[in-house]
Amino acid sequence: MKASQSLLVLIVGNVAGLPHPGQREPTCQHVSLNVSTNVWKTYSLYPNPVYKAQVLSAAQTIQDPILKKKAFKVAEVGSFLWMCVTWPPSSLRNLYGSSLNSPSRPRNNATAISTIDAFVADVPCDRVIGIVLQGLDTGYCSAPRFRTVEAETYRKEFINPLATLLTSHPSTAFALILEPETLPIMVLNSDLSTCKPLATSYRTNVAYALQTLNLPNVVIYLDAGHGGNLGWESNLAPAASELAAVYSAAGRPSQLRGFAVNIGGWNAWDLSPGEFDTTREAPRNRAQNEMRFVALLGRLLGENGTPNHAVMDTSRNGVPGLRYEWGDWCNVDGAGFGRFPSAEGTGLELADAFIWAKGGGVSDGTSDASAVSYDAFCGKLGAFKPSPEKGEWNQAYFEMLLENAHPYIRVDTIP
Ligand SMILES: *[C@@H]1O[C@H](CO)[C@@H](O)[C@H](O)[C@H]1NC(C)=O
Ligand SMILES: CC(=O)N[C@H]1CO[C@H](CO)[C@@H](O)[C@@H]1O
Repeated sequence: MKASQSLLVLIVGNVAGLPHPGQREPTCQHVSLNVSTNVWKTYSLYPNPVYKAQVLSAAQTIQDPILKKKAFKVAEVGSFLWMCVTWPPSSLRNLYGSSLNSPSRPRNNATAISTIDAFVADVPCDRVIGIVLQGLDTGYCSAPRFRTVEAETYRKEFINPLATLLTSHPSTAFALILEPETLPIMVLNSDLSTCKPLATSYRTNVAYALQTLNLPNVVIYLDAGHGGNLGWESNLAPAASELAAVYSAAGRPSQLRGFAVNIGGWNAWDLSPGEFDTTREAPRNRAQNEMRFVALLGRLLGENGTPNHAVMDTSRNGVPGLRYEWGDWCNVDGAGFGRFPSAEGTGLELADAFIWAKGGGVSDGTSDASAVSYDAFCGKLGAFKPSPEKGEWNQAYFEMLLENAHPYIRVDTIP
């Protein structure tokens, strides 16, 4: 990769010794990530071009000059690309309920792979491409007629093509987050017989993914929900033991670094007191902010030798305390962009970095109660209305995220 640069650029790059911001790079060295270390100290997250394009076109339509500048700034922020497949096909989605997090497009694995292939040569050597993999079932196993993805399909159509892609770009660093939602759904419903196939699917398929994607240029984090679902006293140990089991089943892959929290979520990082600390149930959940959740789950994982460092999605958590309950997941009204991706300032050795996984501005689900895909959470008091279908752009929501961003998005206000 990156070999198609002109000789001139190559010479300039070598003379300067350092990459020029915004300039395409000459060839990069082969990447061999030492996953005993925090790779986010060396590599920063690349702005995924799919989300960037959405943000740029949204910025064009903004009249307010300050807000417009903030939007252009967000276009430069690093973000993960989602690679997902809706199993079963989307026409059946309403039977299964909708998923907690909605990706920014492309949703289809083949599109995602060609998209990545197309931009990988533009990625500077000190940047990492982030990909969220959501190829397992995105419905609730308690829903009628829930069916799990076939292991064969998952391997052949989802994981193997991705492994080929990652192998064909050995000079590019990739960070993968595996299978958001599945672990919490599985742990929370472990007593339901209809959820047993999901657990089997997770154990088999995620182990396969870990093993197959364990490549030198890759660092992997397994999704671990958030403090509001897996942080309860009764859920922490089962979550840790599932993560440990899948790590062992995969043959203890060297490139697994730990777990990812708050993917597509709203939780605060270090808010004190924590978000629901004053509720009656609080004594049964010490993970009232994600920093405590990472510390609690990380300790359990560390005790049995499972990689236990974490990344935290801060894309939409700028304004804490907006929800009535932990479960309010859909288009939370009043939200703002959170901290920009960074390995600095987490304040916890186990926490590698803040990242942006969710594309802020992309709807979680429609607020139109007559739509077949309607989920009542998207119509609740406290959910932003109107909101378009899951995966669609919501300009008003995006502008709200800009206005309410915390920390404030600094822009030069002098024209
Ligand atoms: C990886 O980093 C660890 C911790 O700094 C170090 O002990 C180890 O030697 C490194 N491994 C390689 C292969 O460089
Ligand atoms: C379901 C789906 O989109 N599968 C595709 C995943 O990618 C491979 C190869 O790129 C395609 O052959 C599959 O059809």
